[in-house]
Amino acid sequence: MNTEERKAIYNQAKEWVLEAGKNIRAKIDDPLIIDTKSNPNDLVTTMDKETEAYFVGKINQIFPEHHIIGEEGYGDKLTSLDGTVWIIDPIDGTMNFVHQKRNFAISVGIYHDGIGEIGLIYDVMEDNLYHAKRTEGAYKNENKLAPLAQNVRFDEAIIGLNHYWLCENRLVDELVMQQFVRKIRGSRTYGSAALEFAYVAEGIINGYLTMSLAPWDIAAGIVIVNEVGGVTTDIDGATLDMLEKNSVLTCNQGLQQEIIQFIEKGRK
Ligand code: 2AM
Ligand code: CA
Ligand code: CA
Ligand code: CA
Repeated sequence: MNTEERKAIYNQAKEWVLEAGKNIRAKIDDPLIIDTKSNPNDLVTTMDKETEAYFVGKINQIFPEHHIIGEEGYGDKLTSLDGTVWIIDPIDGTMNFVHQKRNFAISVGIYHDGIGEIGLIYDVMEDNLYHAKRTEGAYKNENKLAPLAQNVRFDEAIIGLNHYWLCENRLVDELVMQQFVRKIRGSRTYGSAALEFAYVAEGIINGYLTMSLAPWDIAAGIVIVNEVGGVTTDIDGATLDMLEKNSVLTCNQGLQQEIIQFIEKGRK
């Protein structure tokens, strides 16, 4: 994808993201119809579905040759990332959307032949747009984000993670993770994977570590973190498969080595 193509698609995507966010804000106090998916805490609302359907309708109209992966199933069933693929989470942080009416984001990553070209993460209620085009830097609204500090040590780091790491789990011995949270400076749990990526890129947390995320949770964030010199892999340091769920670690390169080595001790 060349610079001009990237810019044209980015401009269109940005317009739709802002429009979708405006619609959500306009309806934020309307009664919600809430359903559950895989378990009683896995929520979905008509707003998740309406927002995804909005993107799919627009993309099919303007870019009929592009493909779409979306959380709520309005997109295509893809078995490859060939061509241009929009990877969309219409509301990332649905539990926050339902309970808090804030701290959720629209996440749109656009990939071409498997390479992340464009990332947009829109904090809808704060009206903050984190965005990046490959090789052109990352921004929060109009402000260019600084390269990540590469010298932050483990014991000075604030890491985004959730409490499941400290419960018995299938990935890492919870006693090792208890040592982990004692060794880092602090932890944060924001409840939106996309926003956690945006905060890593902004440098207000130093990393984000999670057990299982789908492509739509991370597609935009990966592009944005890349543009500030961060890296994203699974918890063993391996490249992510953007058609599957993965464990995820995103942070600066030095910290990545320290964290992976630490986790290795408790890896199941
Ligand atoms: P969602 O709100 O789009 O469902 C919450 O910690 C984060 O994990 C959110 O980004 C949330 O995305 C995501 N999430 C929620 N349920 C999940 C599940 N069953 N599997 C993977 N990620 C999930
Ligand atoms: Ca969901
Ligand atoms: Ca999500
Ligand atoms: Ca979602």
